[in-house]
Amino acid sequence: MAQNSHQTLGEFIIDNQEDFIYSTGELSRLLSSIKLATKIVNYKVNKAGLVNILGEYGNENVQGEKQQKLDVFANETFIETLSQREVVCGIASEENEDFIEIKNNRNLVNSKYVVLIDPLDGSSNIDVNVSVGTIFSIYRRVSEPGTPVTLEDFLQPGNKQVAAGYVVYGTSTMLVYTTGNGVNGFTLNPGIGTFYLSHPNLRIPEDGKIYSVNEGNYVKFPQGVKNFIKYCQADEGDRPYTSRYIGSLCSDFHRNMLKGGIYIYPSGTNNPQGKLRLLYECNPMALLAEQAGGKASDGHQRILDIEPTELHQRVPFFCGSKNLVEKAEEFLADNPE
Ligand code: P6P
Repeated sequence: MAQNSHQTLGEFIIDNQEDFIYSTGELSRLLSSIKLATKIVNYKVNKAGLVNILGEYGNENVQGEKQQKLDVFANETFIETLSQREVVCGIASEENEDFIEIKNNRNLVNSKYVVLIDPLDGSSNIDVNVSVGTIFSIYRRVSEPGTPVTLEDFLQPGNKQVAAGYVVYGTSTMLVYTTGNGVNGFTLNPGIGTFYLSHPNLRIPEDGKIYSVNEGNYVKFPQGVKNFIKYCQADEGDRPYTSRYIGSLCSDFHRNMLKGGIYIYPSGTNNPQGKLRLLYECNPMALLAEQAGGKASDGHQRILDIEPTELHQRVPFFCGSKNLVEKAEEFLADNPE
């Protein structure tokens, strides 16, 4: 298919995912709707300080977290744009307790894909002008076309994802995603509203010298995690490592993807299963990590092999450079809880 005259290389690559196994162009249309929503949210994020969109929306989401206005806007924007392309039959969002069924314009639930999304991750950073992100995960439905979408369509292990990605609304806005053949990063040119392929074939260095964890929870961590953190801090060999923690998974993950490092959100007495949600935070990031040569586990087992049981279930999360994740797993194995 020839590149349209108005398309940039980045647009052309996104819109023509030749590497997708059974793409009939529907996945390309789905990714295109994510691009559109990203541009709209990006505009609002960059204006957050200027218009009355800061502050709390006054409601709480299913996580019991106070919804920021931008959370609500981002959630509505992604749901609206995903619903319009007639390629998605269901959406599950961090911001909604239940999944949403999407009918096409003939009032049928015929579309092939379901999407799980954290529309605005790290939203507590909005009012302090720290970068936030979007995380998405895409599956083929397992229920029959034309029948109602079911919870089973969403409770699939991460190894069944057909695509996954994140957006960082940072110093520049980047869309990073995989369709199962490596990871590509696209940078938005806000002047003309197109994405350019700025980071082709991203790879996570096998080793890294950055660890990202909220050390304020140190006393609550399992002993193996405490021992790993002390290992990172020891004045031996190529250590101490650098501690970097932004409080926004997309930003911490993105930096570690580019420079090498490990992101950890472990279990702790205040969070028995950790804080991050398996389906729309850990699974998409785990697929990206593995596609880029990294690793992602709950400290013991591969994230992508976990069989989900609940839409908003949480798991401990260790993700990034392969050798750092494996070192953390060694410390956990030496100190079973
Ligand atoms: P804490 C944001 O709410 C988030 O889900 C991730 O983006 C971030 O890494 C983490 O939680 C921050 O959590 O408990 O360290 O503030």
